[in-house]
Amino acid sequence: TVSERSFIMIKPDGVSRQLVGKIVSRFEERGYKLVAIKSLTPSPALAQEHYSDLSSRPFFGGLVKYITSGTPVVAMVWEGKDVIRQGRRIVGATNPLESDPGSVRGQYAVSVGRNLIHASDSFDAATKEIGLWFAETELSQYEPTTWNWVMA
Ligand code: DAT
Ligand code: MG
Repeated sequence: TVSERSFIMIKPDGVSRQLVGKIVSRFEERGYKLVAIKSLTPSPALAQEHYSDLSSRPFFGGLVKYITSGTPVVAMVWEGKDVIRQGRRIVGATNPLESDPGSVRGQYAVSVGRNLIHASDSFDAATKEIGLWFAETELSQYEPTTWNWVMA
């Protein structure tokens, strides 16, 4: 539905490599609505909860260390038609070596451990992640001027 929302996060390598604007532009230009955005260095507890499904994997410790390195992440909520599935397509496959070259990871990354960006992979994940990273009061309600043309 049009009101579907996804949690998208530019990871520390994306911020450090100054790719924030290029990544945000992909979602804006597609016509999605920016509902929330903030820059922060997540606590280990937040990173661990965000990736709790992966806690038994051998790379979990390194993943949490990367996300909490001290270089900030940019956490966002985007809204619009099919944004969860389309967000995954914009981001590309987990391993950048398998990502479509037109995707963010396929254009800018080569390492699975430095793959630049996160996107929710389901409605349930998006609900969990938006609630984890944002308070309800941080989620804006407004209509972009493009909305009715794009989302018709
Ligand atoms: P995605 O980020 O595409 O949703 P995921 O949820 O399976 O992928 O894993 C979360 C992150 O964990 C992923 O973006 C990078 C890291 N990761 C996944 N598999 C990995 C692996 N085999 N080695 C190192 N890091 C990995
Ligand atoms: Mg995932």
